[in-house]
Amino acid sequence: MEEGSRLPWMRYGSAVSLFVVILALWFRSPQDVELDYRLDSVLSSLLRAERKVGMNNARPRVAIGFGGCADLIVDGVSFLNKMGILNSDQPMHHDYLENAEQLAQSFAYFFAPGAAAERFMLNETLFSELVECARDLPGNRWAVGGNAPVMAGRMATEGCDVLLGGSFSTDFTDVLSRHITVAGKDIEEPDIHLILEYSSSTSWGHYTSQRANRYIIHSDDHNPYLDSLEEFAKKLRDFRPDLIVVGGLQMMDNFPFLPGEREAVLSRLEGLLSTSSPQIGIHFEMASFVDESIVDDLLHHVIPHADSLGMNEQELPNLLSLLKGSNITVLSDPNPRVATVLDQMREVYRILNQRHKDTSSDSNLDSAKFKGKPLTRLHVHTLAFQAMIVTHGSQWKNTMSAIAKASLTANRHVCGSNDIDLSKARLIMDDSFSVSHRAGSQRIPLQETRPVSCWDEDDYQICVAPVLVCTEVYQTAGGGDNISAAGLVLQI
Ligand SMILES: *[C@@H]1O[C@H](CO)[C@@H](O)[C@H](O)[C@H]1NC(C)=O
Ligand SMILES: *[C@@H]1O[C@H](CO)[C@@H](O)[C@H](O)[C@H]1NC(C)=O
Ligand SMILES: CC(=O)N[C@H]1CO[C@H](CO)[C@@H](O)[C@@H]1O
Repeated sequence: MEEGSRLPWMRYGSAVSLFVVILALWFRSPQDVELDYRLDSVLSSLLRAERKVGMNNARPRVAIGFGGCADLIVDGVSFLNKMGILNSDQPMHHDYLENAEQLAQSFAYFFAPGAAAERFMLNETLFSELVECARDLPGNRWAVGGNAPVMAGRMATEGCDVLLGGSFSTDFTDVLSRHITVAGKDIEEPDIHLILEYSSSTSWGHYTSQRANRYIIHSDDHNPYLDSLEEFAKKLRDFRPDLIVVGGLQMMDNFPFLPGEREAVLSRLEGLLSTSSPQIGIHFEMASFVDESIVDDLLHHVIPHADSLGMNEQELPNLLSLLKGSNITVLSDPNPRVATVLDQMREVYRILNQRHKDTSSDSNLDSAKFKGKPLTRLHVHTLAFQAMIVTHGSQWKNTMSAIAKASLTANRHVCGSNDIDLSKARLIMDDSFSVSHRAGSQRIPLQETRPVSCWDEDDYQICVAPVLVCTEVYQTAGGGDNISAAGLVLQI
């Protein structure tokens, strides 16, 4: 708000708040005061950046696939205790879960560092037992879940008209925003995902979590087949989207498909993406993948058609190591430095665009299906900050406002409130950051009054924004989807 437009009563209000502030200062140490001032200044500057642009389109039209589920959210440790699942002395990574012991080992593996994870439960008997137990656990909550519905919900809230590809039950469809049109089959029972949430410094046996996060267990029947794909494709033409968003493909990870089934599904998806008009942006939201063969399929069938990618600090190093021909990285630093993330982003950007150039110049491949598009936008969300690469002259607008919005959404989502309460927020990004680990790289100070830093390199712009990290966690699951969707909305 401009100074000049303040209403008279606000001056009176300011005088009162000044008095309150002075009173508060009386009781507080100088360090606290300094810190409060910084947080307050970062918040008002982010809000200003967020408001700077309205949406360019009256109501942007976004088509989002695929799938969805009912999330059953519980306190992870209370849940495991109630199930009688004891903390394991052997934290161990499993690609999928078959019994309670593997669940204990796998949970232990991710819980201590506080890293996000989701795993397929092959044992249906055990999965039903887990769901029954979670249903009866005091304090549990149900929510609309899955990448696609969460992103759809956020975009509808932000003023978009959405076509959502997924097969849902009627109860599920009833709770969706009226700005969301569903394309898919009607099903009786939605897939259920069990979300085991935990806060920072929670104990489970002799483990203590380093940061808040969640461990997700799923055992879907519908989602892995992308069974809404056909309906979605049919409605897509008339819907005339400005943007297509693809997410939820991790439900295929480690799912017991019959031979050839998965490739067939992904090929159909590729057909849809490659035949959409080149002017329509395509965003792909990564997720937690552990099966190398599916990531390999994604690298061939999906990622080459995306103009934009979104992912978190675990998914970035994983994608990069696969692009470089190495193994999956199951667990990475949950609190990486800015320089580390930016270096990984530059490399992903460079490798994917090099691949695109190589295939485009290959005269043996002349159909659009195999050529794909260059990558022009890469958004990485971490606990401490947001980072984005956007190609100069590409279709993506308002990067600075978009990243400010993404950053604010991180706090809003995790704290579960649209109004940001600074008593529940903390800056954990350093006072300054290096733009790269390369020797002689520039350091950028974090300026409270201009917290979003943007600069140019090669053929792109990089922007970094600090997150006001929420310290009283309401929910971490779905955070990445809310954040990614919020960032995209201002860029269409
Ligand atoms: C599946 O879970 C049930 C119930 O916990 C258990 O009795 C059974 O041994 C598990 N099956 C396998 C193959 O581990
Ligand atoms: C990749 O995984 C395989 C099989 O687990 C292992 O033998 C190999 O040493 C790993 N390679 C790297 C580069 O870590
Ligand atoms: C805090 C917040 O905005 N979280 C939202 C994330 O998206 C889901 C689905 O739209 C909403 O229900 C949450 O409220």
